[in-house]
Amino acid sequence: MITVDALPYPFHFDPESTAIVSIDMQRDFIEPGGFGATLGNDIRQVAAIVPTVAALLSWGRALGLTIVHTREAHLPDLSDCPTAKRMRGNPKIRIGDPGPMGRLLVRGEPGSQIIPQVAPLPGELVVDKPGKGAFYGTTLGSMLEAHGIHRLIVCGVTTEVCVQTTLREANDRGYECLLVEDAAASYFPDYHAQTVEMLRSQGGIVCWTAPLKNLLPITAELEART
Ligand code: C5J
Repeated sequence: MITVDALPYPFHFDPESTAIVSIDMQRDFIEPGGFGATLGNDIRQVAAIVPTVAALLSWGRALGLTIVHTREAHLPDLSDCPTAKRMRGNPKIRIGDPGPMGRLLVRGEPGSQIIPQVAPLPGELVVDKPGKGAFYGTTLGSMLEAHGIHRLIVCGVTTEVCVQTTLREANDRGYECLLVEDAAASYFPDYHAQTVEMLRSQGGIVCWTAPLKNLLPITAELEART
């Protein structure tokens, strides 16, 4: 087992049974004209974590972890998008409407693609999800089971929506999860900070948290052991 200095106490994992889950690092959330921006959000807040997510993925690849990427994206006929979700709020354009990056939050459209800096490499797992949680309406659970995964190291956007929902779903399913806190972001820095605090409160009631710098020395430690 490898130990990470984490809160509320050290997190243990072994590379064989651990996956990195990179959540919704899509153009629709990170670039101008996407779903996030149409809701009136400041995309600079989430774009800022791209180098940290890229570094986390490189770290995980070097350790041989299973890598999973998720995308929040609906079927072209929107049959997996509840009307309540589509009609919520007062955005300039709604899910499924044409926008500068194709139809908003629809599978296969340019906006639903993961940004190149953190894009999946051949052989990595990609999950299209209709909801905020990555387990709802997807085969993520069976994919992880097939790979013998029991622990998740989680990053992505946004902290208080898809990242938090996925962590809670995973926790209820018995996974031990570590949120890499500086590899996750919200459009609202206060929400990010409060969500991180909340998730690891009460003895890590949902997950552990750690900054990326606490994970990086592990590669060197393992190399030294061999
Ligand atoms: C949102 C997400 N915020 N990926 N999706 O609607 O967090």
